[in-house]
Amino acid sequence: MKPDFSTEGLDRVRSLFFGSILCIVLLCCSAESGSLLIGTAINRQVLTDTSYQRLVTGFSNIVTPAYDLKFKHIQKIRGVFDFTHADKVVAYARDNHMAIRGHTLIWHGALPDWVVALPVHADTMRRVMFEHIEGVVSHYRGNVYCWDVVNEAFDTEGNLNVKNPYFRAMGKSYIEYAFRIADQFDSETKLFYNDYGPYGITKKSDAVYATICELLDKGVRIDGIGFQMHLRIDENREMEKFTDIARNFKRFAMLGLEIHITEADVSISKPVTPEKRKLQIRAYQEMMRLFLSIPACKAFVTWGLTDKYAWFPESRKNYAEPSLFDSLYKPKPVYDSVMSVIEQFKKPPVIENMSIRGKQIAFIMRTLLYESGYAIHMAEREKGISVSDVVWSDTILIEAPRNGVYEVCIWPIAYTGSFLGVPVTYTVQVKEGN
Ligand code: 9MR
Repeated sequence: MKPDFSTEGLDRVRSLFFGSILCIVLLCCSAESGSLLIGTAINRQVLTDTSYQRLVTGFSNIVTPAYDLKFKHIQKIRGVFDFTHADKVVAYARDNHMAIRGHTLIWHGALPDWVVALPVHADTMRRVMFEHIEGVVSHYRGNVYCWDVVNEAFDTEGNLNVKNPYFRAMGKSYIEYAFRIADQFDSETKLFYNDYGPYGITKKSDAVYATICELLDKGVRIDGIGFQMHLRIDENREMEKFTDIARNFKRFAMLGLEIHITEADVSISKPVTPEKRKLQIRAYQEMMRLFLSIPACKAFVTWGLTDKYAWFPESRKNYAEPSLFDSLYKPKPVYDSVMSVIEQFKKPPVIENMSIRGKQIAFIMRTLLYESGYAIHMAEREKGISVSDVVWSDTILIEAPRNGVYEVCIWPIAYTGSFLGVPVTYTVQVKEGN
């Protein structure tokens, strides 16, 4: 079953709302519509394992080839571009109407031996980058949604990775060069910077942010940022602070960048216990909430869909069960929990409590989203009076101008002022002396 990711229903509710009681504050808000891009990274097995195929096409409207587009697979021998496998995976995605995240052009991982063996020499490396980006980007022009032009340039402390051969040869300038060449050979496809955590406001995200600002100021085209989000559950690890991550996402969004969650998974340290599975559910749900809260977030891609093909780097050899589906392709409870967040988001927000004192009305809302608030419109139809406000907390206090029966409409909004989800309406009688 392909989950319904469209937000068309929301447009309809919105126009009804506009037609009835809308006020000036809400008219200032812009509305987001369209479809969410949700999908997974895919392995080559997708070409042969039909059950896996069904699972992927049933779930995704965007996919990321997990390795076929990487340097070592495409240009194993210098100057000999072999797109055999990559083309098959891309064709599979296109035939099944799924967008493709092109991953990745310039990364210190998955390099062929000949690149690793090159002398540390700026001009040589520049040539190699030019040829590789030209070859790959031109070949797929018009066929991919975006490119992860540069992947994982920084370490967790925010230093440029000194083991990276591009950095060693060219210094930091390799990042700018990569984006400029990618743009030169494809001025249409979106260009992304993609990296791992920590994902809050940290030394690492500050360094990435500063670099992107610097490049944008120089006129380099960067359209988006990818946050990988490989999360882990184990006894000694604190849950990621999603409020902090949301603030980080927001500052990148405010640069005008599109945001993708590019490699979401939540691995559980062995032994896997019911307690840890619960924490995994929470982590996936928070990721989805985060994704739905920030209007610039356009794609949510998991790094694999079934535990059958889960891939663990060396540092995660002791982890298991990271995916939404088990190794028999059955949805796990974590899958249902993530989908329930999408469903909740399509429903009106929940009013936990309402109280009136005099002409003052207080609503306590159950807040589902990060960095969001509420637009409130309160109208007395018979007397033709109305009041509006916007609040950035889960407690709404609003005062009625006169006694009367008010229709109150409460709409979740993003920090941008865009509507998120659908409104709740509530009728309240204000009688001084309440
Ligand atoms: O999952 C990918 C694995 O199949 C490859 O062998 C490996 C090397 O190419 O890369 C893995 O994907 C990595 C991704 O490209 C970048 N972020 C970390 C991912 C692995 O956790």
